[in-house]
Amino acid sequence: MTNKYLLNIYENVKQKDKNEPEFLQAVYEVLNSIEPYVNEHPELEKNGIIERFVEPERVITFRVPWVDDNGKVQVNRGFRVQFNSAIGPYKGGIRLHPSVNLSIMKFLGFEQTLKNSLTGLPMGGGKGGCDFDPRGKSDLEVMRFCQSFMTELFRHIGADTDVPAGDIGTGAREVGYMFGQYKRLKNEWTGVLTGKGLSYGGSIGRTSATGFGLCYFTNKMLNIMKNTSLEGKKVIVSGSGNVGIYAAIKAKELGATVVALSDISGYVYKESGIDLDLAREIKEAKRGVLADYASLDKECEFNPNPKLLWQVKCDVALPCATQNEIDLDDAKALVSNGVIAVAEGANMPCTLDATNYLLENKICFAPAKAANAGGVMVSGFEMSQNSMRLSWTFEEVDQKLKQQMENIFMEVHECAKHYDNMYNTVLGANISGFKKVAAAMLAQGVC
Ligand code: NDP
Ligand code: 2IT
Repeated sequence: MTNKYLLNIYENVKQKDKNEPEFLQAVYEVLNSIEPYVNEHPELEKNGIIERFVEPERVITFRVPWVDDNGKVQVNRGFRVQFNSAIGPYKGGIRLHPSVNLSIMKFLGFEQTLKNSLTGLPMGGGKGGCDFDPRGKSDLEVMRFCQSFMTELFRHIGADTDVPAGDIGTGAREVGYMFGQYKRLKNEWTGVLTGKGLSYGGSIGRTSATGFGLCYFTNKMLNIMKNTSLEGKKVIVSGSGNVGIYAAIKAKELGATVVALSDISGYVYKESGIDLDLAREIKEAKRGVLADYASLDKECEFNPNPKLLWQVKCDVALPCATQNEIDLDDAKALVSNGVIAVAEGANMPCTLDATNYLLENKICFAPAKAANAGGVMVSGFEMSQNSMRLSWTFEEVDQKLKQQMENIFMEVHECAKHYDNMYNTVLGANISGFKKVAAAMLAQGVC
């Protein structure tokens, strides 16, 4: 990065937000890659667009008290970062995980702004969460927590203001409890959350959307950049939650063999392909761990260190667990084992070093904000269906998802080629997402 305007902004963010490493990482990556676009557009500096773009419009933090099954009062810290509303109401998930802090919330909200722009739908960027760990809690504890969380959050959100959804630790159960509490407090039924159950306004196809969309994007990328597809490829997937499980299922449907899958307990490896029905049953229905899978599938190998997944030889790697799960050494191991594509299902799963190494080695790289946009895209469809009081069929949703994921790939690809080279999809995604947000901000004046 040599542009003085961008360098000054980055230095300023570094000073102000020095205790927010994930946020700084995301900001650096974006500012660095939008440089050629900023060089061409002096009006961005004149109008202070980037200064505003890196500053969330609003950050809310709040106390979340709840009572556990032993009658003891517990207190967690809740967040909602309303990052940017230039192109639509704030939109983004709620993460429930002990690691949640302001830095993680801000990086996710910042990335979400660009991702939502890439979907082509009118949604701004936001993210929320809490340092609450749903794992090991009873259903009643999760319900009491969700009700308390929503008792504060409800005053800040709304179908035309801010529409939360799922993320790590927040699935259909949590969305249901939060929706019930919102409805009770506001005395109104609106599509204020997405990822709802099908019996109360959810969109069919939302649960599988992020993972399926990731594979549609990856298939198109392999097709255009390498004249091949997922068919016959060996795939490894990290994380076997909402994104990972459905990415694995779609990869298999498209002809790949998913040879390894991880969760926090370790990873399972099976040359002939993981039994995904069994893995899904254990992870989704029973809320179990992959160590349980290993005890039921005698043909698989189990390694209790999930990080060693990246040493497994594969053609395509789909990191779908969490941020910074692939570091430089992992990227080197993937490349030396002959990987041809890395597609990010999780948000920012590759460190900056790892990303740069993959790009330098001309690996087909699908950056998160483009490749995992399918989830929020179908959330956008859910908002439309709720407003119209209609519900579409799975075929309609899936067809729109596939088409639009392929469109996003083409937009990113053309932009990468225009400003640099076709492998620089990071630049392609960042500039494509940014220019729409910047245009809307310019049009709306200083706000
Ligand atoms: P889930 O909570 O459903 O699943 C997360 C999975 O990752 C779990 O299987 C968890 O293991 C595993 N995991 C967590 N940390 C590690 C680790 N260090 N090594 C290996 N596995 C790990 O979350 P989601 O699937 O919803 O989210 C995953 C990622 O995708 C996040 O980055 C999220 O922001 C992103 N994302 C999610 C979208 C969505 O629609 N849900 C949309 C776009 C992006 P265990 O099961 O043992 O806890
Ligand atoms: O990171 C993400 O895009 C999500 N967690 C989904 C957000 C949404 O609003 O569906």
